[in-house]
Amino acid sequence: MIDPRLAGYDFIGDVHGCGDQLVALLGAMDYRLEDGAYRHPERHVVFVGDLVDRGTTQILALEVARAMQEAGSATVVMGNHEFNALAWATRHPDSTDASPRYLRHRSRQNQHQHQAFLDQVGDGSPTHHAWLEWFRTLPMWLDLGAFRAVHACWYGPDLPVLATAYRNNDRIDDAFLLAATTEGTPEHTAVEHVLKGPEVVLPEMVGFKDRGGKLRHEARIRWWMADPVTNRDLADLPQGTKGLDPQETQVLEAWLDEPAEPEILRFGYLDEVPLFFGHYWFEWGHNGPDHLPGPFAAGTDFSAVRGGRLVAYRWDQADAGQPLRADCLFAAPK
Ligand SMILES: [Mn+2]
Repeated sequence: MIDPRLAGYDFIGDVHGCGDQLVALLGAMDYRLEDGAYRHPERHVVFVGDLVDRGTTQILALEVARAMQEAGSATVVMGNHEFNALAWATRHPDSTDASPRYLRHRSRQNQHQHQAFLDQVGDGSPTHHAWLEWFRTLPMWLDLGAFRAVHACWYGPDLPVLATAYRNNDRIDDAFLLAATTEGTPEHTAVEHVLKGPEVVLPEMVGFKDRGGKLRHEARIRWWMADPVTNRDLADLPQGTKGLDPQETQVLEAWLDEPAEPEILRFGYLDEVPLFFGHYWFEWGHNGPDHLPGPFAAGTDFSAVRGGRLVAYRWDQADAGQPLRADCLFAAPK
């Protein structure tokens, strides 16, 4: 339950190793460093996950968040990057010394995504292991009644599956990690949805190039849309996305105009309970966004690590039960 003595909660989006920006944001929100942790007399921080990877001050980001958690001034929710860090470092049961195998495939792309963290923490060092132990204790969702927080997508039927992760001393054990990294299991499906976000496969395997130039056959789902009707409303494709040839583009366009199937619509967030999430990049204009993704859903990731802003949604208890407002999003001045 929420703490009735607090004036409010500040939901901080994906930090991605920008510890210096985190310190600036906390300062701008009047959190003060006291006895080794940032604190505010009447507010509490909720991190929506993805503290690590990409940025240049990752250990600072982790230390700030953990000190706040231990001081009782923050709650930290797990992101897909913390989950991946665990899977990266955990040996598969079929692994042998001659041919080591890990729960997360050590492909060039996966390594590229994680290398900055490994460099900064010292790959395999005691510090590395200590942070992994801490990651195992992070909740994959937070439901305090008056609000909810999750890294990528709130999908109710998955939550009981995720709860089994913590059966062993409230920490995610290797058995869950193995199940969650094995395709076709309920654990894998639940982690994919909740930490990475549900996706829809495009018709007839139409392919398109994403911003990074990678060929994709799936689109992320904009599960926060208030009244989605067509696939166009729900498929999170960059404006003007084309197939690989004119015929594919025609198939894609026809599909986008079709009514969305229940398979996709089931992810829609219809509850009138404020939900704060990260993972999906939103764009910060001069004064922030002029509207939120949904009346009770606020995305807090504004690409701090890619030249955007580190942002918090500042939620007040006085606004409990009310729809969320874009003007509650706050970025530290640059
Ligand atoms: Mn993420």
